[in-house]
Amino acid sequence: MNRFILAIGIVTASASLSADWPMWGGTPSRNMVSPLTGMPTKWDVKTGQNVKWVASLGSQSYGNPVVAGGVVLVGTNNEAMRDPKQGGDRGVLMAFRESDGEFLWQATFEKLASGRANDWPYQGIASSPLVIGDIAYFTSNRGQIVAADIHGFQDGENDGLMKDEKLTGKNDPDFIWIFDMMEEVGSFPHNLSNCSPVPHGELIICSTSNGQDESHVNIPSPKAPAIIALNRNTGKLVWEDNSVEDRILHGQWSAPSVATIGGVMQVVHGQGDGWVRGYEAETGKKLWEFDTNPKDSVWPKTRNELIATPVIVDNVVYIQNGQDPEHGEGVGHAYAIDATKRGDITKEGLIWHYDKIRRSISTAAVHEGIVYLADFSGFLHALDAKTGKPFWTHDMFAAVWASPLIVDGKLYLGDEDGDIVVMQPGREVKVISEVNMGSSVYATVVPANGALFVMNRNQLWSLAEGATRKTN
Ligand SMILES: [Ca+2]
Ligand SMILES: [Ca+2]
Repeated sequence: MNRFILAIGIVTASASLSADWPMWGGTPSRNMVSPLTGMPTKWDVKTGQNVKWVASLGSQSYGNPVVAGGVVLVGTNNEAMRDPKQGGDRGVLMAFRESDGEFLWQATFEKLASGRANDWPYQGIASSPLVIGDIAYFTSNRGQIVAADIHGFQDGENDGLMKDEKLTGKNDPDFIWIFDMMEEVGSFPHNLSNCSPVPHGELIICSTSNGQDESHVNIPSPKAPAIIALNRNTGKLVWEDNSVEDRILHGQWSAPSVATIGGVMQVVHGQGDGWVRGYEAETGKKLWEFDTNPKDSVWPKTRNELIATPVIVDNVVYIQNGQDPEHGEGVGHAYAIDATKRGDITKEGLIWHYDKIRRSISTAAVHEGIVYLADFSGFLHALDAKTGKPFWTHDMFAAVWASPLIVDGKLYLGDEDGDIVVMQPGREVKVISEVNMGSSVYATVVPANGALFVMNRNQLWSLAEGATRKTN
């Protein structure tokens, strides 16, 4: 009997572990596909049908939800002002209880004195945290990589290397360590630091967001790295790379990915000169680089930067380029890259190039031999993963910032009009349902433990089949 219970316990523990969504993309390879089942395909935010709970956020929310250890973390701004003593415009990381949406704690960060060049007003925290065990790693609007206890001070303990927090109330953040990229590696983030960290062993790896100043001509810190690796226990710098140097087109807002490619654990990162680069994850040794822009393209009309996250599936890197949403629509390019090659692999590593996509800031979902890519002009493209040949496109009729997410055999994608479309993945277009969320859905829908987590500009929902909570 005891052995039976123990066995059930182990199964439950491992199942619940894998059912979390502890980082951007769910796993280090960042493929927006989840094996979970039992997700709702329709819900109603007015009647509360299939709505488990809803929580209020600031007025703009770009830090995509992650779910781990019973806690949901999101990045937003301070317009919800949960603590009047921490007033004004700030970046805010909020933590909610996964089961009922109760607000647990928040970390707020004042805006940088240098202003919009480095820290754009009201953009909040735009990093999707990485959770390992009880610790969340994220990037603040002040250009810091922050490690914080997901239980804050509610566990009655001040954890980590940092013990001198001034605010230690039950809704305050318990920091483990803070690494200031502007001080430590001299980065000059353009408009906002936003990196969503990726793990490898004891390392966490992040973009620095180093970029131009407000003139859009000068690069104040051409010697600062584009990518860094920190020891996650100590917060100390382990390796860095600056292959971009002074060729940054604008900013650097693409998050790195990690996977084994050709037998080598690699970090893959889209950088500010429009090149994707692969590194040995352990050492930061550069292995390959690939230019995502045609050689005759010209910034900003036809040459693009990289905001999408590279997705790694079966030794292949899928990436598309684009520009800051403020730059509007334009031509884009999507690629499948053979990342087992070395050196400048722009020619040798090219598996396919798809030039019918528009500028994109979305990350791919690769599922059963089909790559799903969304672009900023509002088209969802379904391509053959092997050849890049399109099966179909679907017009969302609104700009798309989010990434398609495939879970439970369905594809979910939100748009600027606030619609989330639910589709049947496959070789033919099939829309199952469409639900409006009341304001723009810039975030990617994420699944965890039997629920979907959806964010519009100022609210976070947990959606589950059969839930009937009324919304307020
Ligand atoms: Ca604690
Ligand atoms: Ca602490």
